[in-house]
Amino acid sequence: MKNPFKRIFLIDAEQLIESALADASKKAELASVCGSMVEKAKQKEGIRTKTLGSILSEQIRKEAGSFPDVAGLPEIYKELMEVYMKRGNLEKNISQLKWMAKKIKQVQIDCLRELKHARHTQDARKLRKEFYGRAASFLRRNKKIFSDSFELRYLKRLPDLQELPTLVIAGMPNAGKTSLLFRLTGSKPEIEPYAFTTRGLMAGYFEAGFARLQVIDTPGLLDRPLEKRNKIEKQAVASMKAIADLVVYVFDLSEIAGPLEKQANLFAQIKKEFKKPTIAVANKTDILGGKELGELERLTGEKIIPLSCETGEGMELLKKILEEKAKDEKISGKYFRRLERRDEKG
Ligand SMILES: Nc1nc2c(ncn2[C@@H]2O[C@H](COP(=O)(O)OP(=O)(O)O)[C@@H](O)[C@H]2O)c(=O)[nH]1
Ligand SMILES: [Mg+2]
Repeated sequence: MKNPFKRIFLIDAEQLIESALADASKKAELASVCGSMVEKAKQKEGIRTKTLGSILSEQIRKEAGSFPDVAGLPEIYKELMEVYMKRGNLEKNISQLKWMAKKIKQVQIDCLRELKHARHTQDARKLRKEFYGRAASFLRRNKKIFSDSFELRYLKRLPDLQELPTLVIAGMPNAGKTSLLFRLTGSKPEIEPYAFTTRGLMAGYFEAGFARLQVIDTPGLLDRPLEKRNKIEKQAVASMKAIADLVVYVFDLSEIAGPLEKQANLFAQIKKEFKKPTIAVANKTDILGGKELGELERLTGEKIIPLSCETGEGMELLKKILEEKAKDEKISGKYFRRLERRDEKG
């Protein structure tokens, strides 16, 4: 399913004003005008006014029309959107944008009418300048309308997701998250790197018995303590939380990824933050084994599945567990409900 936010068009008010002003001047310069000095000035100022007004209102209308219809949005994208903006707020924002476009057009029409009656070159200039000033200050006064929808910019970079029960992989860097995604989703997974945060997001698919699981690897996101994060990263974490039905946390027994205690701390944090069914696996059993596993189970108080993404040891057991989980109403039930909800709407 294509990301419905991929093509949203977002405006930065200052940039829009600047580029529209430049375009309007250029267009007037290139235009050939005729008649008396006053006539020429009126034509030039008219072109500048018309061009500025049209660019501003068209661009704003373009933004308003670029958002997907919220009511028809797949549930999974609706959940992701709500991390950044409430549904009702987007609808309000769209109508505010349309209102702005209309308002600018009105002011432009008024100015053009007055321009017709101008008797001196200076009057024409003054009227056009007034229009520039009014249009720019109107946009600046209402810049919150633009900055509100600008919050949705991260959604542009989401991958194409399916409405499937979704498993999110967490664990410290080099624990083996990406290796696990490859192992689970097969040799030819439908994987594409996505620029989500700084290092992208990967999605693959795994047949878990009757259910198909969407498996997501989140490089650079769920691999370090949550508290030191900026707002954007916090939102990215929240968006993963919104779509995760199940979490697999990858421990690295070899401690290349970090000391066991540190790994256990992150595990506890992720569990607390996500509040989703979580499966803990201890990767790299081909390097180290029993003693470290025991230590991890003591630190976390959990049963941990030994695993090697290198040799495949433990993979069958993990797949069995995932198949069992996929039968769980709490996990794939959400998926079935999503489909029902869509069916109801026809
Ligand atoms: N020996 C061994 N190496 C592994 C295993 N799983 C992953 N690796 C290696 O560990 C490194 C980091 O793995 P990667 O999947 O990229 O970790 P990520 O950063 O969590 O995505 C890579 O060089 C892998 O080849 C394993 O089970 N055994
Ligand atoms: Mg990785």
